[in-house]
Amino acid sequence: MERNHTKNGVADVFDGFSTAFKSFATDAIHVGQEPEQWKSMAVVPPISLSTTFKQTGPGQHAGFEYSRSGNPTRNCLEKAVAALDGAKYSLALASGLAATVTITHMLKAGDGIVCMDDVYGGTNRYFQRIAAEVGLDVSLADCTKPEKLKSALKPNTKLVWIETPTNPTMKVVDIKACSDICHDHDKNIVVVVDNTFMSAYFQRPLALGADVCMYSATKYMNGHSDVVMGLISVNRDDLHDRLRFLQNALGGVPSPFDCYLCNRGLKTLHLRMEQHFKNAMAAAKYLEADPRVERVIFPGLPSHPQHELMKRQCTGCPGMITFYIKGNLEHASAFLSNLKLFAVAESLGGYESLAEHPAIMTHASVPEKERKVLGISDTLIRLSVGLEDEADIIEDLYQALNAAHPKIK
Ligand code: P1T
Repeated sequence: MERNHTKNGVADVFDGFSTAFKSFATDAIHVGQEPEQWKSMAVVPPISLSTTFKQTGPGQHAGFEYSRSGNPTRNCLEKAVAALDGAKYSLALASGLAATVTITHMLKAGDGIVCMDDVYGGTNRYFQRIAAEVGLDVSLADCTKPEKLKSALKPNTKLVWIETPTNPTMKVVDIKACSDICHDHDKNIVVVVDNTFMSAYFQRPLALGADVCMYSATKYMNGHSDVVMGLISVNRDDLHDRLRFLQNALGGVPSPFDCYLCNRGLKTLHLRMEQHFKNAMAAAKYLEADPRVERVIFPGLPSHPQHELMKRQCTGCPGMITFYIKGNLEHASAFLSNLKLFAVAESLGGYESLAEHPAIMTHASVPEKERKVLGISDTLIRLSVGLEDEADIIEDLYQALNAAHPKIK
């Protein structure tokens, strides 16, 4: 299906990318939201705050017993997310990290995890400082080179964790190639893709061979920077059964109110992502031409080393840009301190533009030696380009670069 914004053959940012997923917007708006499921016929799912549900006799209930094990508002959200991921099942957790912990609890001491070397700092910290401490065998591999992943797989490997594009250096991993390598090695290896940066609108890991798709829904999926949440989607019945058990048994569930908000956020996901891409493309092109900028990393630009893979694997690019400013930490700090429209803050994927310094902020928990190898240096800046007017976004970047580098024009 053609995107309706591709008008009269005029080149746009989506040219060359995979075709948008069929009926995505319709599913986002309708799946799991059927008014017929409520006696009131409410068109918008009610926020079901009750922690417990009346049983007509012991063990005789209408599908809900206790709100940790199942909640009507959470159900609506989980059904919608499953549809958007092209999945059979989806589960909502209290945060992205709660989703990561829940998935990892499928393993037992002695099992091996191979994790992409560049991932969100909190994921790195959890694997290396908590999972490894309780007896999981954690190793890191640069999965952008599938042969490196292949040689990292061991007889005890049970889980492979991929993030693409990676946070913060925007490396792109070939999900299909990596999933095939893992499953050829051992068909039971669970390949997880952290799809946070892409959202369900731009990438479907399960269709590319991954076993689990997870999100920090705190980012694009909710999209309004007012909910902390995680999501997990799967097709396999055995994985779903285990994860559903763990969701209840570990207990890291989100509140019904947060489920309501995230479910509402999904209704505009397609519109938001398209505009994020357009604004980010304009900002990335501007930065690439600015003499105060050393290098821009944006997978939507032909200068990105994996631009072709990105176009093949995804239906668009999110609003995430990283760039190296010329100079040193002082210049990076001056740039960030002088931004007016962008807020200097952790997180990403909301309607508002954010900027941050990964080495000091989101990735401070990554050991310094690893940061150096990955290129998370003092001059690396990460932008989450929001939905403001394009000209205002560019003007803000321009004036902050001027302030950081008054001598270079
Ligand atoms: O913050 P939480 O909802 O628990 O999600 C953790 C997480 C997982 N995966 C990715 C790719 C992430 O980016 C995050 C959280 N990231 C930030 C807070 C950040 O600013 O990068």
